[in-house]
Formats: sequence, C-alpha cells, structure tokens
Amino acid sequence: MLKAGLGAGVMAASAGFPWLALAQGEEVIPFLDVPEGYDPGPRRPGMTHIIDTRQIDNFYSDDFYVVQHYGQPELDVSNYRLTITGLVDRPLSFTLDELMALPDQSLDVGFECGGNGNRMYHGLVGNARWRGINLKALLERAGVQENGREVVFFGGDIGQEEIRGREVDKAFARSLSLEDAMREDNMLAFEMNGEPLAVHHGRPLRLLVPGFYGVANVKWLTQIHVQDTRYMGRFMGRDYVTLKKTMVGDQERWVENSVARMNLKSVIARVTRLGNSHRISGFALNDGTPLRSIEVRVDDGPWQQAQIDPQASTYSWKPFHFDWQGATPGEHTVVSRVTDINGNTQAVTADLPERVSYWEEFGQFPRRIMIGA
Ligand SMILES: Nc1nc2c(c(=O)[nH]1)N[C@H]1C(S)=C(S)[C@@H](COP(=O)(O)O)O[C@H]1N2
Ligand SMILES: [Mo]
Repeated sequence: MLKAGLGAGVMAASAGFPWLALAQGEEVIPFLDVPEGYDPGPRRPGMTHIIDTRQIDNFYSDDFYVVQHYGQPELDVSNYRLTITGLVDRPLSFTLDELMALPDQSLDVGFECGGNGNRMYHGLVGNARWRGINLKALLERAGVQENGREVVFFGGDIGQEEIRGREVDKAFARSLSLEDAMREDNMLAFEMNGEPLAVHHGRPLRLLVPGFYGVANVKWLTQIHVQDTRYMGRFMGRDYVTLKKTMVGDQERWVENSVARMNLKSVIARVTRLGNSHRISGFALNDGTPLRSIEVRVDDGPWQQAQIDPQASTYSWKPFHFDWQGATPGEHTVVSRVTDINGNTQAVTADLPERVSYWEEFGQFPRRIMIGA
C-alpha cells in the first residue's frame, strides 16, 4: 500500500525520520473515521488532486496536491516572457533563460490550499525544495516608485467569469502589499525537487510566498504589476475569503478576510504498529513562526510531546511522530496540537471564531482508531 523509495530528483536525507518510510514489519492501523473506499486516487491531468495523507512517505512530496481554477495552460516556454509593469522606473521583460541566469536561491517550502480541511483529511498539501530567483531583487531592478503600494501577480491561465451579467476573460491573479512582496524569502520558482516545474505546478515559473496559503503562489506567472491601489479580483475579494465573527474593537462583527498567512495547524495522518509499540505520525504547518512543541493526546489522557523531524525548517512542513506505549485493545481517539514560541496553541474548532466559509480550517482534528486484541 505504501510506496517505497524516494521521488525523482530528491535528496536521500529524509530516510532517517521514522515516519517517512515504514520499518520492516510495521503495519498501518486503519482509521475508523475514513469512509470505506476513500481513495483520492492518482493525479489526473487538469484535475484537482488530493493526496492520501496516510501514504506520505517522503519529506519532499513526490505526490504533491494540485489545484487550478482555470485549467492547466501549457505555456510555450521558447516564447515565454515575464513582464514587470506599472509604477516602476524601468518596465522589464525577461525570457526564461534571462531569468534563470540571475542569482538563484533554494528553500524548503510546504503549503496547503486555503480550502484544505477535514472533509478530505487535509490532503491538499505538499512540501518541496524549490529553486528560483529572488523577487525583491527583481522588483529593485525595476525600481518601484514612491507611490507603489500593491504588487499584482498575473497567471497565464484565463477563465471566463460572469460578473454582473457580463462574460469577461479574467486571468488568475493575486496581489501582495509592497511590504509583503519585499520579504526576502519570496521567490519566482522554476524548479521543484530538483526538476523543472511540472506543467501542473506552473511551468515555467511560479510565485512562492513562504508561509502563505497555496493560493498566493501564482502559477504560470506572466506579469507583475505595481499599482497604488488595492487589487480586487475573484481570488482576493470573492473566493478565498473567510467570513467569521470576531471582535472589532469592542464590537462583535462579521468580517471577511482574504486568505493569506497560514494558520498554526497540525494533523495526525497515520498510526502504525511495530511489535507492541504504536506510532502516531502527522505534520504541522504555519506561517514560519518557530514552534515550541507538537503534542499528542490519546483519549482523555495527558498531552505528550511528539518528536519533530529535524529536517523541518522555517517554511517546510513539520513532520512529527509520537511513540505510544501500552495501547489497550479497543477504540481510541487520538489528536495533536501545535504551539508556537509565542505561546499560541492550535485550538479545538469549537473555540475558534464562528466561521461561515470552509476556508482556513485549522482546529484540532481528532482521529479514531481501533487497536486489536
Ligand atoms: N495561475 C494560477 N495559480 C494558482 C492557481 C490557479 O488556479 N492559477 N491556484 C492557486 C491555488 S488555490 C493553490 S492551492 C495553489 C496550488 O498549487 P499546486 O497545484 O502547485 O499545489 O496554486 C495557486 N496558484
Ligand atoms: Mo487553493
């Protein structure tokens, strides 16, 4: 059931962490909360792809989720251009070769879709080593003018949207404040896990905003535009908008926010048995704030420290495992929670603000299992 070995082009270093490959004789305990026949299946061209989180076996995902809203364009790489326009001193245009000749940077970055959640066992997720060029350096080369406030990233994928009864062609686009755009870790990535970006991950170039939900990472990037007003659009203002009840000063109000930085979250993805010991494994994600701990609880027992994969870094996912000794036969509930160095702890969903949309699901995620006699 579990794929052995490492993905194409990926470093072998991850073999050391227990979760990532099953030991000889280690067996997977089925969850009781997964409907029979649940199987996200293999990736199909042009389709959303959910991964089966029980089968994660590599720090660098060889099975990385896929989401695209306007299909998967195949850009002609030989005629490809990235343009930088708007409130800049020097509007620029690059071929892919010209971009790839610029100084490069590499970073491990994991992310999930802002719509990831319990209903698909958090399978809209992945982690990879990315290589690309520095966004800040590129914007500085273009010279952002004094009144530039907002940086808009347009994809080469165009969808027809009906807006107020009118059909219009709209490119997928997202924006960042100039301050967010200038973060040193942002990159325009052309390589993923040592391979040129696959078409479904944005060939030839995508934006990566480490610590943000996947929607920020515009694929098939063709234009970067600097402007002095807020950018509006479906994926900033209508979709990927969380509606929640929260305090605004001393007033409780319903407010919307555009999905941006990832919330502090962990999930249990797998329970295995090796001899008399059970291993509870999962992963955490957040906006890059250092973590203090990941803990696991069995039934009504105490929270106990899990081990975090030493390969985890600021913006990667953080695989963890907890070795559970003396599991008694019968049904059990297991749950994880993550705490960052500022003392923020992943809450139970009931304690989070009341929310209407399914975006940003990051409450604790209890799982049920049956331990055999
Ligand atoms: N151009 C473009 N970029 C896009 C999208 C898209 O539809 N078009 N989808 C976004 C969303 S919602 C997510 S979750 C991530 C998914 O990235 P992946 O398919 O490489 O995992 O890409 C983002 N970038
Ligand atoms: Mo998404």
